[in-house]
Amino acid sequence: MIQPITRRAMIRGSVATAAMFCAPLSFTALAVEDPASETVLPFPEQIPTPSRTMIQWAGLSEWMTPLKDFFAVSHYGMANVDAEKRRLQLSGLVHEPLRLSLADIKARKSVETVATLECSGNGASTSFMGAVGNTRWRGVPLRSLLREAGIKTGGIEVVFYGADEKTEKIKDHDYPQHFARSLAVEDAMDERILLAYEMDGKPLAPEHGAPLRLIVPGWYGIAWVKWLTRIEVLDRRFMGRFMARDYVTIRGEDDHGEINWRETSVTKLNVKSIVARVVRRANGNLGIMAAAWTDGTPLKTVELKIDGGNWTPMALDRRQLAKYAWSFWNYEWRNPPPGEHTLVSRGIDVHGNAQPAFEDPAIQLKKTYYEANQQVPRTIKI
Ligand SMILES: Nc1nc2c(c(=O)[nH]1)N[C@H]1C(S)=C(S)[C@@H](COP(=O)(O)O)O[C@H]1N2
Ligand SMILES: [Mo]
Repeated sequence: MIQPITRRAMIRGSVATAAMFCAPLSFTALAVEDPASETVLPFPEQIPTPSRTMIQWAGLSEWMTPLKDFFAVSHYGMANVDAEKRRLQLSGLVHEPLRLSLADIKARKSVETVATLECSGNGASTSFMGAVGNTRWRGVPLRSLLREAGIKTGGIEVVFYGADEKTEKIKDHDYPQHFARSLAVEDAMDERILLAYEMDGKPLAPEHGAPLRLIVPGWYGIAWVKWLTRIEVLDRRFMGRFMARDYVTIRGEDDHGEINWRETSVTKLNVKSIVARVVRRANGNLGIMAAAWTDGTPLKTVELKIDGGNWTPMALDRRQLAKYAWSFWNYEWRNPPPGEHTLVSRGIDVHGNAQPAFEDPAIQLKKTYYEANQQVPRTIKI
């Protein structure tokens, strides 16, 4: 069972939690600061978006993102799904097509998992920097339903359709479309994928896909189809807008001076970190906190660079509690000199994937908008 973790609970310490893939862990918070004696420094690089709900990094303190700070993205507007009448269809290349009410789904064995949801556009502009959040999701493993239906020989792709629809222009003609994304059968059979009906212990809110949405831990938000109404197994690749025309990445690879271009669909999360909350303590020290996340590959380290100095490892806060959840890292800068300083962090996973700098080829040769996982330098003034 997973309990909600509030900052207060963390300071009290010893909150036990467990996620699908983690043995139960208990932890005690690090230093217990008197919040009154510390000042939070502003984050001028993040343009505030009062009209849009998002994480404001300067104030980040909750490992579990409160719903009121959780971003929402919808391309075709909000769908209005009647949870009483609507049935989830599982059809296509299956032996036993399924037609399930929400009650049927809720009657099945559910699991709860903590996972970080990030929009792949997050970080692509200064006004879209907080489109990420971490919370717990409850639902039924997709795999159990796919097994129940039984995928027929030749089925290679599982398509997930939302109730939201619009017309899409293709070569000057308009065509009706539902929002849809797909997963290869092999990916879809991963036990971590859920058909979720609860977020943070409450029924899914309409803007987050009520009554049912897909949870694909370790993948960008575009794969987490909301207002899910239909699942279809195909014998061919699905090529809808959000799979093949939009939410694509064009990246060049330098082969001895010759650039090879590659266009791929946005899929798994890239290693990312950001210096979030920075506080000046009563004793003059700076408490620097960074958040970091990956596609589920464990982080080897998160490093901090101050004013162009050396990369220095930060300390893992014990809030690293679940494989697909973000983790918080700390660094105590003792006696920082007055003036302006630059702080930048980078995450490195155990496979050696390092978060690139803005100037690195990984970012400079990425010609499209999504997957902007470059390091985020942050200026502070003391
Ligand atoms: N049906 C449907 N599902 C969708 C979308 C959408 O427009 N329609 N947007 C996707 C995108 S781009 C993201 S980032 C996530 C955002 O999930 P949230 O709104 O719960 O934060 O939902 C995904 N699922
Ligand atoms: Mo997104």
